[in-house]
Amino acid sequence: GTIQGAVPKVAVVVCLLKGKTVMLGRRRSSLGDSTFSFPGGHLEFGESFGECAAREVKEETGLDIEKIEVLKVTNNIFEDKGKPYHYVGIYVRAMLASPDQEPENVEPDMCDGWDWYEWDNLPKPLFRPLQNAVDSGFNPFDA
Ligand code: 8DG
Ligand code: MG
Ligand code: MG
Repeated sequence: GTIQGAVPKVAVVVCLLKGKTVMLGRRRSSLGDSTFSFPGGHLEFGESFGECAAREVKEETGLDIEKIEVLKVTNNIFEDKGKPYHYVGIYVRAMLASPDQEPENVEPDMCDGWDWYEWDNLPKPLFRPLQNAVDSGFNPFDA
């Protein structure tokens, strides 16, 4: 239904691949606290998806990325602690601009730290919208 004044938000979510691994971090956030998610965040006015992906990854991990491709779009409508959320998720894939870079935990209030995981051995629990995408067959390695 419609809630007065509420609008859907657009979020860009970045699957950063290194070899057979992908980078996730454990959230420190009122939404999805202690669950693992990819770097990402809200699309700013006037940004391309690629610009948003590169900016969010830089802000959250210090890393520079390249080869950014859109993989999937999700429409996430859910409630958390009685509060309604509506996110359009733009899932992108990217590579490290220089393969020897390691992530830094630039926003320690928002994340416990970043690490690399194989797709068959993802950490648990995943952030709910990400778990939903995985359950629906999303896989950035064969997308
Ligand atoms: P910003 O203020 O830096 O723009 O945003 P943020 O604080 O970094 O936002 P976020 O929660 O990290 O990401 C925005 C939304 O994107 C999140 O609340 C829901 C949606 N989202 C998914 N899947 C994922 C995911 O795997 N990682 C992240 N970070 N966000 C995701 O649907
Ligand atoms: Mg974020
Ligand atoms: Mg952010």
